[in-house]
Amino acid sequence: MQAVLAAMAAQSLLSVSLSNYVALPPFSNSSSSSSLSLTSSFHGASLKLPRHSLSLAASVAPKPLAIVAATKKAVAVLKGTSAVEGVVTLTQEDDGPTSVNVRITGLTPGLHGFHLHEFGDTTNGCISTGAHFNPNKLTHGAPEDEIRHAGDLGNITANADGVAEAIIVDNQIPLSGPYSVVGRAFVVHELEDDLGKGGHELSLTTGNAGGRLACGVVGLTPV
Ligand SMILES: [Cu+2]
Ligand SMILES: [Zn+2]
Repeated sequence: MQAVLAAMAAQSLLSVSLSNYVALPPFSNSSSSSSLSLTSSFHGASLKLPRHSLSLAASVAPKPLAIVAATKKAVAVLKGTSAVEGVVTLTQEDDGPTSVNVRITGLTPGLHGFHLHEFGDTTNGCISTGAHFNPNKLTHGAPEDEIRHAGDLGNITANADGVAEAIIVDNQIPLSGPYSVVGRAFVVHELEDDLGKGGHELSLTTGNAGGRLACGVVGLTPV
């Protein structure tokens, strides 16, 4: 208890003295000499006591309110220079996986690479969306691989009418937080994504999925 009181006393002494120092003009011509004088005055005590008083302050400080929306929803409208177009809807409950509901028309029948690219920028068409969203700096892979880009969602398959419908559930494309994909873009490709296993020089970066047929920026939408 005495140590705590001493710490608090030292802290108030320190803060009073600090404000005095800050108010004093003599060192204002050089910020480095000013800060030197601040620390050197309290050298012995300030190394340990402020740390103690800091943890005291942290334990009594009110915790920030955690406001968590139960459901988040987003949508991307995909367009390009051809007849390919579509709508992709994303929903996420709390911090759970994101469900991606895909419907794209105008495709050639078969497999088409489908990714989340880094940027929500279409100023120069789908090229401006950049590379696959890859916050962990890994190589290209399949959605089920441990080594993959976060944006690697594999392939979607168009039927004989050129319509691809899919529901993709993925853990690496959340709608909030540091890895949020809101503001990034979906891209559907001309060719099949080889999922990093094709042996082509582009396999480990793009899956050699060819041109970008259509793209759309992910934006929030009402739940
Ligand atoms: Cu892509
Ligand atoms: Zn990739």
